[in-house]
Amino acid sequence: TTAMEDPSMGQTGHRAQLPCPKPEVGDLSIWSIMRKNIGKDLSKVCMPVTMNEPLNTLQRLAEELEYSELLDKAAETDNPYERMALIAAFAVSGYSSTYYRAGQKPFNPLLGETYECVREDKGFSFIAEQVSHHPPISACHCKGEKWVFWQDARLKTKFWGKSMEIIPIGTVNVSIPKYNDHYSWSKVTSCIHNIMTGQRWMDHYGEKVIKNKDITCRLMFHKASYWSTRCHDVLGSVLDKDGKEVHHLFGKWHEGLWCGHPPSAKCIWRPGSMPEEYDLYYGFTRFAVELNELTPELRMALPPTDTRFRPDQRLLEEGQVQRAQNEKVRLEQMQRLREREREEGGVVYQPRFFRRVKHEQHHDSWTFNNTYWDMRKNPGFSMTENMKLW
Ligand code: PIF
Repeated sequence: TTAMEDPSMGQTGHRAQLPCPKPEVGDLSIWSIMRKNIGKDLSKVCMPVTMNEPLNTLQRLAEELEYSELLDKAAETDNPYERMALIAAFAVSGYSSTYYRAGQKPFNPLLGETYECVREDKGFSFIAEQVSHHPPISACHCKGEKWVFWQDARLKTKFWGKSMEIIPIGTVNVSIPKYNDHYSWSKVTSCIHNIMTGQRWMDHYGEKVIKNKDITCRLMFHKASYWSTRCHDVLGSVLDKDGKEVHHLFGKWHEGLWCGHPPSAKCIWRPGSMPEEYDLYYGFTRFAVELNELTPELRMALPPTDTRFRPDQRLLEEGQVQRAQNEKVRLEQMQRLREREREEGGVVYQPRFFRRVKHEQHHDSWTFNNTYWDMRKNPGFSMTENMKLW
């Protein structure tokens, strides 16, 4: 069948549905896991595959680019305050996908695992790599036609019994060469409520400060509470160099962002519609559904370390839970052996596509070494030496 006739194909030319709904398996085991590991660093605990969704943290970073058209628009907006408002909308838009998504966690990538996402329709090329295992750190770099986006993501978790807080460490960056802009910000705290029982849901709160030269944007994410109607509210201001408000921003991270004051405010971003039966399919957005798709062309071009080849994640996507679990255990064991071999040989692990930059004042950061796309073209990853992760 052609893409036009096949109902599983979407209008973007990418798949419109996962191959299989989320398997019906209880996650009672979460109780015993949490109880056994109270006070421990959860990133050092092996979680059962049933707690996962069929995407990993590298793909989650690519997901933040779902509304990359905001960056395209910013890159064509001469007014620097309006540009900042669009960047702010972009920085809010990345949270909208979490609204229906609190049930599962992403796969933890293996050290050296990579993920590329080339979207000709959106005009960007994204590449991410897991650059550290303990602590888990994912680095990414994405080139649009008129902008560059990069970040390294690492998190601290705090388990409170009924809820879990995720405190991100690291900086998100966007540059727009045409205006000599460099925007940077840190992420707010996220919280998964009802970890053990009931309906899980996610909240995001705290202040996000976006800086570019002498223009600042302050965005306040309100913490949800039973007695407040300000659930998921985001309020913000674009400030000039003297701290005077030039634009007022308001909205909700799952509904949209407006610039100005009601009733004359202008909507600058609104999330897309959810696919049919999203509740049966991990709560994925249309964009999320597309991320782990493996086409014959990609199969030829990708390095074997790409997430799309990771067998346990693929098996989970196909609903084969027990086989996925067995594979997860096997891959983790292989990873431990590689680590032990490095230790015995006195080898210090070096990521393949990112370079560590040491900082005196804050956490190390990771920058793209620019080799991925050249290697992909020439000689091609079938001709290079690649890590065998599975
Ligand atoms: C394994 O990862 P898991 C552990 O790291 C384990 O220590 C390691 O063995 P080793 C294995 O090789 C790993 O595969 C644990 C942890 C990983 C993340 C970050 O996949 C995502 O088994 C954060 O999981 C989730 O998970 C954000 O960290 C949620 O993947 C939106 O921290 C967690 C638990 C988070 C629980 C979220 C609950 C949501 C319902 O011997 O090498 O050490």
